[in-house]
Amino acid sequence: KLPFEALSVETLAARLGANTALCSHIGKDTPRWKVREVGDGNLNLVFIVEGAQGAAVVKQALPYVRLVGDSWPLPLKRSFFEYHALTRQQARAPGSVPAIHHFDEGQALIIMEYLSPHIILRRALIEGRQLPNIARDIGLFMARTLFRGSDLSMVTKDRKADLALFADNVELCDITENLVFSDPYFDARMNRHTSPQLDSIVAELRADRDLKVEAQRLKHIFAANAETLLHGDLHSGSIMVTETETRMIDPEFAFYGPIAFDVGMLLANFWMAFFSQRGHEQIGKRDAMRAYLLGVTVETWSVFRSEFSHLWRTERTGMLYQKSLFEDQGDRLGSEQALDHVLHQIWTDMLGFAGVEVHRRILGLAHNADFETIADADLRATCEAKALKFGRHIAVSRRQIHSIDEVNTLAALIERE
Ligand code: SR1
Ligand code: MG
Repeated sequence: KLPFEALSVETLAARLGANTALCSHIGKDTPRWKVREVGDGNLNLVFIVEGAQGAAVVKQALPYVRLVGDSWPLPLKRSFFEYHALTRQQARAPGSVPAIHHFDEGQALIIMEYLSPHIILRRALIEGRQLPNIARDIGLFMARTLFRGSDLSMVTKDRKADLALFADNVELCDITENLVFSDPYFDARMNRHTSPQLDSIVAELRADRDLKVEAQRLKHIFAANAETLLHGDLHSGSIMVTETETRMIDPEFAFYGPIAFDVGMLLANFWMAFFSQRGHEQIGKRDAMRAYLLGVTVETWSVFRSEFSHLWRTERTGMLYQKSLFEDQGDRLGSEQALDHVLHQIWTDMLGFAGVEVHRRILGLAHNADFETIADADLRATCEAKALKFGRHIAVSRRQIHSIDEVNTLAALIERE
């Protein structure tokens, strides 16, 4: 077994030229391979390799956080979790993730399908593109993976084994636990808000006891509720799209956590896209885009809810809320009552997770391009301030908010202020 070595554009063909999986997809003629490094995420190397017969993606973990450098070591085993999460997502929501061609644990690399002409969803939204299928595709993906990875569906023994497998993804959970739930709310070393115009709002949020208590309650839910196998980092930078296709990528943060986490993180990214639109008006008027984005949140939640309910009624084979206690006794209403409870809990926690996700993307270490690409600093700060206010409201008042229309009415009000 060779020791780990990071690939480079120069070494990739020599290192992987004999890899049969790669050669069978792109061809063996290594001198003709064209290699580009395209990774723009915070953690890994991503290469596109084109050969005479096709192209593939080679993704390799580095032993440190790419965004920060080798002062922040990070285990290579995250590619093991990514690989295993992708295989489970493919089984539970077929066609929703890239096909895997090969996994090399020692070199922490995954060779997978090159998605083309897909682009990152976040980029498409910044460009003002209204994609007709994302809400449906992502809503279905979340419902299917989150339901089918839980005790509502799985054989208990299998789920417990899987729980143990993913329990070792400690360092990536630790990133989320700190970066999402704690750092934004105190003067943490790695925080960086890029708009000094926000200083007074930041001070206000850090002095906001209700918000800090809520963030810690959410952290508690995140850490202590091993409900299902999460994607773990489901934001608009983890989704690739064309006009008609949607694929989820990058599940290296996968672990067993609360169903509401993926849903909340995802919707937060649509709401951030909404609040950032004013900053992208030079590319075109954004009223229609704002309406589109709020529509996407409504549809995503509605598709998630109805598919989750459908699976509840048709695939509830796990040890939770067993059919033998309800339907088999002729008690259909009992089963529906339990479903309402479960969905209500997901709804309430989803809003909380969405609120803290908005905060951490503006105040913490890892920002997002929706705001960062707004060149005018005052305009950027205006957009960010509105998003922060929105995030605070949905996190703290989550138990008093009863519908997605209510949330979107609030978002529209804050946006117009
Ligand atoms: C140090 S990693 C920062 C962020 O990048 C990833 O995409 C996750 O969102 C993580 O929180
Ligand atoms: Mg990622």
